[in-house]
Amino acid sequence: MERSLVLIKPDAMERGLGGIIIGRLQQQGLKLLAMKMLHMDKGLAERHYAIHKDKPFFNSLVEYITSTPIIACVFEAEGAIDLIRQVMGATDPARAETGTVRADFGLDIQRNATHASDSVENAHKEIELFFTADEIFDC
Ligand code: 3AN
Repeated sequence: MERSLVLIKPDAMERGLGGIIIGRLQQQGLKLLAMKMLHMDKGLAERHYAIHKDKPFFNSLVEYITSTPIIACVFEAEGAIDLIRQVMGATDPARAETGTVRADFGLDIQRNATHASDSVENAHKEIELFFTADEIFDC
């Protein structure tokens, strides 16, 4: 079974879209194992986006993700990483396939509604940043 970290980003939080996005994932058969609302601080944001630290948009990304509270979730399914990325659509909402979360709700490449882990290895690291083992309900 694969697990993935999903974040409902500030633009989606501000528009009250957390429930509908989490619902879409559950409707695809993904099992919700953990969920919390939190306001990421700069340190957590920099750790979460560490792979992008040399990108020109890094500071803007950290400022954006720390701008409002967000929802962090852990989902599980066979092939969860790919399945969730299919439900979310391409990073840039302008390129996201019809019917995907980012096509329906994303505003631009930064304000693209959600984050989802892009590999099993990164999912493992990201989940550990946001959740302790006893906050994950494997039932
Ligand atoms: P994904 O979140 O789909 O895995 P990545 O890993 O390529 O996408 O990018 C991480 C995050 O960085 C994206 N979610 C997006 O919000 C932001 N991002 C990517 N490219 C840009 C860009 N050119 N300008 C601003 N933000 C960007």
